[in-house]
Amino acid sequence: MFENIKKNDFEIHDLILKEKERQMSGLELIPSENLVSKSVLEALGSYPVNKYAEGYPGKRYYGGNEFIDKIEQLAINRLKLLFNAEHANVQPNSGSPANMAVYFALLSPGDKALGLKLTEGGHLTHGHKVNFSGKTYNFLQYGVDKETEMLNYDSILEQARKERPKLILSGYTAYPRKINFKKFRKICDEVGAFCMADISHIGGLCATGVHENPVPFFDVVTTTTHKTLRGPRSAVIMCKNDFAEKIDKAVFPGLQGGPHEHVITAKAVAFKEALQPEFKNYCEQIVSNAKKLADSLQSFGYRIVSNGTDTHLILVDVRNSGISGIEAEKALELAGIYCNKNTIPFETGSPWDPSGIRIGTPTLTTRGMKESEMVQVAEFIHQALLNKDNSEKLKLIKEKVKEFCSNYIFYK
Ligand code: DSN
Repeated sequence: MFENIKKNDFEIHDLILKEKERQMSGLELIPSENLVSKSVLEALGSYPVNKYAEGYPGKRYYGGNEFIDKIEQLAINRLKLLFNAEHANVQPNSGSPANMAVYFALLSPGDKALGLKLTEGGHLTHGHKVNFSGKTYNFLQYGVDKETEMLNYDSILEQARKERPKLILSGYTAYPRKINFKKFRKICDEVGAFCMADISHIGGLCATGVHENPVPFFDVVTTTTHKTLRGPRSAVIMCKNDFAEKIDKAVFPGLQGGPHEHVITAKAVAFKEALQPEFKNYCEQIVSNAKKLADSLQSFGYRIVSNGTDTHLILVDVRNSGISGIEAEKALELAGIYCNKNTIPFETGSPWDPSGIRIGTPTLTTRGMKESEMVQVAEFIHQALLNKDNSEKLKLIKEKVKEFCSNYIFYK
């Protein structure tokens, strides 16, 4: 596959192969990552990369888009079918510009909006003060319930009634539980707010009905395409027809220039894969694996935030076991296990040195692992955390992890 790079750029060739080896010999537990199919990889490295196509299918500002129009239209049609969407825009380059385009379309600077706090599972672009979203708009934040560490819809309604935001955002990056999107719709209707979801993490689960799909009854939904949806690194926006023109104009010319048509090609390929019946089985297995992994970690004494998971994602409060999130991430990395340190609800540390780690099962499930393998994965995690200060032991665990992973090589 890489014969030309090998001939012409040995340094990059070497690093690409090392990265592939790292992906195959370690346990990738970062819940926002996945492994794309060879078809998606091929599409990403294909000829549409050469084309400028500012505009939309049928109305471009450059000539020569006969086939690019067909590719982009296929991506749009497949995405609409996948999520039962009225309108789809497949041009956003990633999640942050997708969210930015929605705010551009629906809000004016200074408008009030409501999103979940970053430290309780929200995203930077959901109104955090260091991000454009928090700097441009008057983003207020809701939190999770202290007792259950889950969303409390009554208190969100109460806050919405009091603040009257113009937009309410649901969908998160570190929330392990199901989201009741119908309740969000009701809250938005009651206070007259735009109803938006960012389903980046659970996109694949929503597309297959493994999690409730908000697209048919929300005003606007964004999602990245590379997490549970298992496509290329990118994003899309879906909305009701009423908002279509505003959203399209906000993406182009409002925010972006030439769309990345090779990535749109890869998105089209991934959407076709996600429309196959086996993709639903895959998403169900992701959740079963996550539940098993959470149970197994609990049996070793780890505190799982909200006492479990309904999705692909698990938040582990490691400080409760005498470790910090940063130490846990580092020890696990030395053992060939990849996760990210993460804040937990009512965090007493900081995002750089938080109390938790965030793990998930999309990648391991793509590699064919099932519940029984999750028991072994939990054992590896536990051993690595127990030996966090013993680099020799961590090296030995890394060897064992590699041997275990050799049974699940996805890219031969
Ligand atoms: N950075 C992504 C994640 O890891 O959840 C969200 O954008």
